Amino acid sequence: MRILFVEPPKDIWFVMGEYLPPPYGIIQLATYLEKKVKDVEIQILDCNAQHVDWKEMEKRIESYGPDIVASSSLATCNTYVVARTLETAKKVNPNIITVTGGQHFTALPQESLQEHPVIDVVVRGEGEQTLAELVTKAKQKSAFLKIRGISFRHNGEITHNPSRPLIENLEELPYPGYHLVKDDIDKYHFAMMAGRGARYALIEASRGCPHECTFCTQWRHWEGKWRLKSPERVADEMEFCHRNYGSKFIWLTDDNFGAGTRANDLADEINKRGIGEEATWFVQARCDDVIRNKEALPKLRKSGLTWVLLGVENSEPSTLDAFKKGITPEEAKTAVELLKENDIFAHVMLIIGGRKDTVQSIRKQKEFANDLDSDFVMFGILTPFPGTEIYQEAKRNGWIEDSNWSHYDMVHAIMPTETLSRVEVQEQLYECYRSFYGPIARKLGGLFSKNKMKRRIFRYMAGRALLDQFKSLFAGAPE
Ligand code: B12
Ligand code: SF4
Repeated sequence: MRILFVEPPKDIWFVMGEYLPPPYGIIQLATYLEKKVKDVEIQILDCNAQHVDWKEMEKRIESYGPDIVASSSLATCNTYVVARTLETAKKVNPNIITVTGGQHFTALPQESLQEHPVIDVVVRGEGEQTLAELVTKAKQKSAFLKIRGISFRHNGEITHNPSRPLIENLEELPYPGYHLVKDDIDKYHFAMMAGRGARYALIEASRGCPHECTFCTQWRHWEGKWRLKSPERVADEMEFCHRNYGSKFIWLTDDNFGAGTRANDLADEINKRGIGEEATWFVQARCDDVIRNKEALPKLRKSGLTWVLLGVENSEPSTLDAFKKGITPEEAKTAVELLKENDIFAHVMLIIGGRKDTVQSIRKQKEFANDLDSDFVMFGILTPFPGTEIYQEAKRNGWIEDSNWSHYDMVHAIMPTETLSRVEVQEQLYECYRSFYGPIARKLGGLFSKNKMKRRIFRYMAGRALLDQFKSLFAGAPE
């Protein structure tokens, strides 16, 4: 059985500057198959790393001759490129079984299979075990009815099999399968975060989150469970990537780094292995957890943690409540201060475009961003990603004005607020960036900062090009 995993040509998310990420999700699925299924031949085609366009993709599929083509969207905004990839496979050979999965397709299996007849199977939720079973039974289509966790067409009808229970122990999963993309390994980088030459790897230290924010896909996708690998295992994986693949910048994919003694123990484990001097790492965390972990921050910094993304989301307690975020603006302030005191780059994410947002409330967000004075702020527009509570509410109330999935990237306005049109929300996003990165004092402070990362970011953020890109999103758009 030959399986080709295709990472389709994807647009860069321009807010983060230049980067090329390894297609971690499909790498992990592929390496799981390699370990668990007999008689499989696997190849990964990373179109972004290899500059493969649609024509060339067709040729590559043809020359490999796969039985199965699998592709992953990562985010809703990549839905159409995944569908086009699977369409390309079907064009080469209609007998190829086409498979996808991930957050978007898991949330909308019925709609996706209806809309895209080129998709044969949607793997819902956790992918490893379901894909392995599918590959084993690929030759007997009648057996598909028994495979838990898939949606597919049976006798012309879309069928949704019962879900599959989650893997109990994440440490049963193999180590990151970067050997499958070894020819591209030196191309993966995140210029803005780590510099152009630093090799970039993703590592998964946990899955899911115990919180229930209304705008977030992750807790539902992972069924409200938060499963962790042990600090020893995570440090081992980091060391494995650093020693074998020269990874210099490691992004933990965790939705939520979390509370407990985990941060402290992980710092100890990494420091024991002595890789903190040679590689840096990044993680997303909640403000309350940063405060809870404040004693561990110095050793986390020593272990190479140089950058933390804080989900601050908003300055208004009522909006934070509506989002079910469970933090306060004061906690955000304290968390930013703690990170900065420990020389950890404090990156803040704020969301505008909530239903009650007005020009005045967004002005407060801008003031709050200035007041927080984090090293880096990213503003995003509230986006009704399928699978979230916000999506259900917006659909129910007819708020969604743009159903082009490629715009679901948190920089395009999808819904108006009670008082602002969609174009006005879009305009406000530009104003937020202009207000934070425009003032000359902040620009100079950033451009001449002692901190190398800050200098790099400000060169990009304060440049006209980025602000122009935000402006182009509403200039000329119909009201
Ligand atoms: C690292 C990361 C990035 C990196 C890129 C990584 C990459 N490989 O391309 C960067 C920073 C560039 C990025 C950008 C964006 N990201 Co991002 N990102 C992540 C993050 C943190 C980790 C992804 C990952 O590797 N996960 C680990 C893998 C193993 O999990 P997985 O992808 O879910 O796959 C499992 C299952 O879902 C399933 N599965 C998934 N696909 C498939 C396919 C098949 C065939 C099968 C069988 C199974 C299957 O099986 C896998 C194993 O069980 C996730 C959050 C998260 N923890 O997943 C957000 C996340 C995917 N990003 C998100 C978003 C919104 C974006 C952006 C739009 C911008 C933004 N605001 O952040 C852009 C989009 C850029 C683009 N055009 O592609 C959202 C997506 C929500 C949605 N439904 O759209 C997420 C979920 C974050 C969140 N909390 O909301 N991202
Ligand atoms: S936004 Fe963060 S804290 Fe909230 S549910 Fe998602 S991952 Fe958890």
